[in-house]
Amino acid sequence: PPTNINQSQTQWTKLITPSVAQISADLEKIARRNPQTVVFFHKLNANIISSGKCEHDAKWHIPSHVSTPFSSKNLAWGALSGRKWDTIKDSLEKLSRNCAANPHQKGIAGLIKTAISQYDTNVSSKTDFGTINHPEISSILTPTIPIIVNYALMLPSLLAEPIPFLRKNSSMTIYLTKNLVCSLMANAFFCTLEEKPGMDDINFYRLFNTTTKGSAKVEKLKCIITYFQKMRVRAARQKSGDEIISFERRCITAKQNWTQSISQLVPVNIEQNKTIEKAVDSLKVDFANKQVGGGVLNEGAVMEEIMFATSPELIISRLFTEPLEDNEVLIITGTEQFSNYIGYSQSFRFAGPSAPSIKFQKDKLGRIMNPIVVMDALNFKTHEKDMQYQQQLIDRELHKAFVGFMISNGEKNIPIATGNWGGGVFNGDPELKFLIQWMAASQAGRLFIVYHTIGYASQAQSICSMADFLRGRNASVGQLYKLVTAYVLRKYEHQTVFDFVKRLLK
Ligand code: AR6
Repeated sequence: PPTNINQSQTQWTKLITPSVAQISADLEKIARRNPQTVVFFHKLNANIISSGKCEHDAKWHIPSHVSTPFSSKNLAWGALSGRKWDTIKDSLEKLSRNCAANPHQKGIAGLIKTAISQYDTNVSSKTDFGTINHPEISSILTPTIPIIVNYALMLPSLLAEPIPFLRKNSSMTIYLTKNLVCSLMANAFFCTLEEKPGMDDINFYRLFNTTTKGSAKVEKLKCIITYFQKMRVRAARQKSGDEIISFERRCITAKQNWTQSISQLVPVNIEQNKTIEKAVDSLKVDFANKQVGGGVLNEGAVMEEIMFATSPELIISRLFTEPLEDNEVLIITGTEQFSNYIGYSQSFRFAGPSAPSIKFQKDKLGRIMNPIVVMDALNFKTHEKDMQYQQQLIDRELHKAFVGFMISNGEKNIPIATGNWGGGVFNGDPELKFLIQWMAASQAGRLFIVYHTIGYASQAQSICSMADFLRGRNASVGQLYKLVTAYVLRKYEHQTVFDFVKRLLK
């Protein structure tokens, strides 16, 4: 892959491997077989890249596609004039040369501010670059800037066509190469991307802004800088970066008949010591916000934000994924963890680069088999907690989890790796949420579910006892559903959902 921004497109064409042509053919076959699902792929082919240039202009500022920053329709305004991408390129190249010449210089925050203000005259109103001024950031960032600039300016040679939005109420999959994802992330870092109103931010302004709430932003920045460094090291070692990452928005409107379900409850394994990220050969649940990534580019540092910061390729989904509706999830396959961490929330800390992901197999599209399902639970305020036992809200959670857990055509039946989904910031009752996810996984026909209780021994014990109790009685999903939805009527008797279900069955 081109590791130098000056390499021409012709050189890039020559570097295309036969396997990429094969992957492209495989994806086209998928598109033909699944006419319901629009399959979109950025072909790594110079002809298409050059003919695609007019696409970037034609689809500039239309609601269905992300506006490409290097489109010739992207014009600089105000005192500046001409194509904005030309200004971006000049400004970032100058920044890169400056940092390369003096990688230990002080004042990187000022240099980045000057660079961005060449193409965003409003930058001062959006951020003060306070987190970049942190000594632990500035010392690692200055020598990394040429790498990030390099990736950012590669974008025109990697992005064949504008990226469509994964819009509400639609099922659609986007396939991007890892190099393209890295290039988009580098553009997000330098705040060059066009943000659609109504979507969460993707440019890094807020992450760069001074924080008064502890060190999470600084620790997340360390994770992201590590990601760029590791991508560069791989490129230098001839690892191609042509591997695919897929982003599947799945929307299912047809509802299950839970009362009538005769599906048997599947086995439950308890994992007390490992976090969900450490699971292999499983579908990992991200305890998400409906705006994917939640507060990853701001103050947040709980499950989802930590997962996104340590696997930054996930962050780019924010560029094109509209907020999730009740009947939708996003499944991301092919990302990797680049950083280790310790702690949680205010104690969250970057703990060095992580080892390569050799434990994951690749599929024939070259995707690292590390699927993650981004699914948002309902968010209950403290005073609203009692509402969660209402049947219609239980149905919402069941359907959301079922859409996430169902096995689509040709997909392998792997276990679900989950835990207290919706049971932290969102105030859900962990017992109820366990039963909901268990029913959804059983209805979806998963082989088993692995429940990560991360150190809560008493929770592990009570889930084991509940699973033994119900499976010992051959309970079906429908039976459990009826018991759970009856709980709302008796919730003031001071018994937990587990106690209630057991007592009623006994
Ligand atoms: N592995 C297993 N279990 C975990 C892990 C992990 N890595 N991390 C946390 N837990 P929470 P929510 C457990 O609060 O309630 C974000 O801002 C731990 O017991 O992250 O669904 C999103 O963007 C924790 O209390 O998920 C949303 O805005 C519980 O899982 C919002 O939080 C819930 O973790 C979602 O909140």
